[in-house]
Amino acid sequence: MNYPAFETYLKNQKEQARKRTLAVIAMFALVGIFASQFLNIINVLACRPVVTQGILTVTKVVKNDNGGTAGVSDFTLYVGQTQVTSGVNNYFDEGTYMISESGGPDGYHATFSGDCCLNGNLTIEAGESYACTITNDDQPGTLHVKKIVVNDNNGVKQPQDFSFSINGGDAIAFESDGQNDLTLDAGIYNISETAVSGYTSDYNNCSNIEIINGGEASCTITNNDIAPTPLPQADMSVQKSVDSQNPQSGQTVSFTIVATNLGPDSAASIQLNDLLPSGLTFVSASSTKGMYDSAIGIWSIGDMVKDETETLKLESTVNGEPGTIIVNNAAINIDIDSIISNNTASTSLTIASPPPSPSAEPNPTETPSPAPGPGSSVVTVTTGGGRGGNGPLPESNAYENWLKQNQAIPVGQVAGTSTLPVPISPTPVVQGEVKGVSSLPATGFDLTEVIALVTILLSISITLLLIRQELSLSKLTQQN
Ligand SMILES: [Ca+2]
Ligand SMILES: [Ca+2]
Ligand SMILES: [Ca+2]
Ligand SMILES: [Ca+2]
Repeated sequence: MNYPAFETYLKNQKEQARKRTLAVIAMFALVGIFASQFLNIINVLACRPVVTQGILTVTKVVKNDNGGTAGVSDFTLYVGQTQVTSGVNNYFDEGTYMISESGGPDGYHATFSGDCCLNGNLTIEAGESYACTITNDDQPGTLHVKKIVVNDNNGVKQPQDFSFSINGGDAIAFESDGQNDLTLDAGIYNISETAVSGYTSDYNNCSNIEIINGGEASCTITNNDIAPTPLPQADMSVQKSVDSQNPQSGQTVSFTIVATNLGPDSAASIQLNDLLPSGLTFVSASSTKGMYDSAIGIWSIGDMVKDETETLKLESTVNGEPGTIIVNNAAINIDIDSIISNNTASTSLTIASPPPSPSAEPNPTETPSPAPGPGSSVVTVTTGGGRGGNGPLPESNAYENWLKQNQAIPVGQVAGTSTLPVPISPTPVVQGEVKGVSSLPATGFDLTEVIALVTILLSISITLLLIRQELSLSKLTQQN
């Protein structure tokens, strides 16, 4: 055998043996590792306890978007009969449980979500974890705003004609059925109504109304039509007169206007129209109440109570041709008067002809002596007729009127000389002379006159006879 070949052969055999040895070692190492791990697994499995429970976490959520104020701590959570804390893991045996809560304010609606059913039921299996959430949502409240309309005084308004506001907000019209049902957050509310003319408003439980979550309240507003105000029962009347119904042109006349409230009620803001017509020129006005405006002819009296009487005097000058008739009217200006027929009054006057010019017959016989004037204290007046020297006092003479007023010599009576006192002030003004009788009887005899005439004739005859005797005696003396 070739030796080198043999050596090569041995070398290969050794190399193969070493490889087989390494392979065996590796194989045993792997087996050992596997066995070790296997034993470890066996050992772990053998030491693990038996799992019979699951894990449950219950969470509470409170939603306050309708005025609610509750918190998580206000609610108590249960799993079955076991109280649990929100958000904390709890172990429960396998089985079915009812998750529930208690406490918390009213007005919250609870819903279940997560692993539990909608009714809160949950079945737990061993080794499993569960999460269940209870959400409490605050509920809004309801406010009923009711409307009652009373139309017992001819009112015609209906509920929809009224409106209200909540806490001063925008106006909300009432519904035709007379009730508005409002969904509101929990809180305090005040209801007010827009006033409607002709109706009263009565509120019942409409202020500081407390609405709680899920609760309700009612506010009622009653409107009653207002009875019309009774009309005043005042009866104004006016009367009018004038001091001269036959004045001459240029003469001043005085109208008297009397306004009276005959009641039974007072009358307000009374005015009286009395504008002077053509032919009368305003001079002056005086009244017991109020003011007279001559430009517009209105006497503003004001308020007048029952039985009150007020008077206006109007002085005016008459202007016009003789025979002219001037009508002057007065009218009460009032809105409501129970009797209107007595609200106007009228008076008329006719302009008189001027007095006739003084004639030659009868002649004035006497004038006052001394003439009245300042400082005079006694006036001696002799009146006389046109033929007899004495006669009835005529009527149309201003000075004689003064005499008449002083009862010196009665008008229409025969008077002789009369001495009468004259007031120092005011001193009478003589506007004419004392005139005799304007007319004496045209026929027949006045016995007084006859006696006086016979007396005068006898006196003259006796005088002439005495003169004649005197002359005769004187002639005889001269002859002797
Ligand atoms: Ca809510
Ligand atoms: Ca309604
Ligand atoms: Ca009424
Ligand atoms: Ca009247």
